[in-house]
Amino acid sequence: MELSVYLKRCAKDVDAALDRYLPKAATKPATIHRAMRYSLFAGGKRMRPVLALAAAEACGGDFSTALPAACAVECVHTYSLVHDDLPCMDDDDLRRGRPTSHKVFGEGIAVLAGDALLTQAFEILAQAKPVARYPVAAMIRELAVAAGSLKLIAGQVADLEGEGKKATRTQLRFIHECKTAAMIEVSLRLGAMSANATPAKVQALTAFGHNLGLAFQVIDDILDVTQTSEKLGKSAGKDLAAEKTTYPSVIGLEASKKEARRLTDAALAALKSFGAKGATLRAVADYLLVREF
Ligand code: GRG
Repeated sequence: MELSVYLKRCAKDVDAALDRYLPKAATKPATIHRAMRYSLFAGGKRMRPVLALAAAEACGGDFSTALPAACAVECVHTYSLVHDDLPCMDDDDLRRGRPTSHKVFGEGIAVLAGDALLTQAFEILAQAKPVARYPVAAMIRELAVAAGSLKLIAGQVADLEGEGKKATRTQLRFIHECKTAAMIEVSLRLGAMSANATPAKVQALTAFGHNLGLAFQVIDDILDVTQTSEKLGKSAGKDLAAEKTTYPSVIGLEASKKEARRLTDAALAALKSFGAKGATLRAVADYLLVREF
């Protein structure tokens, strides 16, 4: 199947499942449910769910058993974007082509919508089908660790504390590993676990996700300086304006492109043992390298 068709199919299935999992917009208190849905159905690329679903298929599983994991990672990701956009964090007005949550609903509801999406993620994942190798509790723990104070939050703390200071390449890599790669890794791991994958397969997908996640953030940094806000659906040029340390600011644009290629190649190498079954994941990695938003 052509990748564009596959991506659309994943997004359609994930959106339909998220619609079933989330309280309806009119459910009281309606403001919070409207706010949760506003950010979740704003047209994100759904890359983390795609990776979860493709990992499940690469390990012999199917979409239906991987959907709770795919929806859960998207809920955590969307929460992190809602909170990251708040005035006390990155202070942004535009996300996924729309005004940010706090611009529409106010800061209080935006904080609560993020909290509710994070909590919703675990409620959804708790409904995953148990498989022989991985109890649901193990999957829940995976997501909790990736979203917790040692990974996603640690990345945000390092980012906040680094504002206005020049970060070293090691510090920059730490931020990328925690803030971006951890959620990409866990998306792949949960997809594989939902398919009862062998520990060796889960390990290979972890290495794939680590390198792909780092490449994803290097590309995100490149797009911030090469694309428009309209194309990105979020404010372009923010890193430069905030004097953030990014790959382009440390090693330059051309070297950053080479680094993204190198990391993508390392990701692809980790898929060797999957043979033909890794074709979709390989296609996704190639696509992410040339994406324009
Ligand atoms: C816990 C408050 C808090 C923040 C966590 C994830 C995060 C830190 C902040 C979000 C901003 C940011 C630059 C994150 C890095 C990961 C990244 C590139 C996110 C954007 O992901 P895409 O491009 O977005 O997949 P869509 O909208 O397509 O889902």
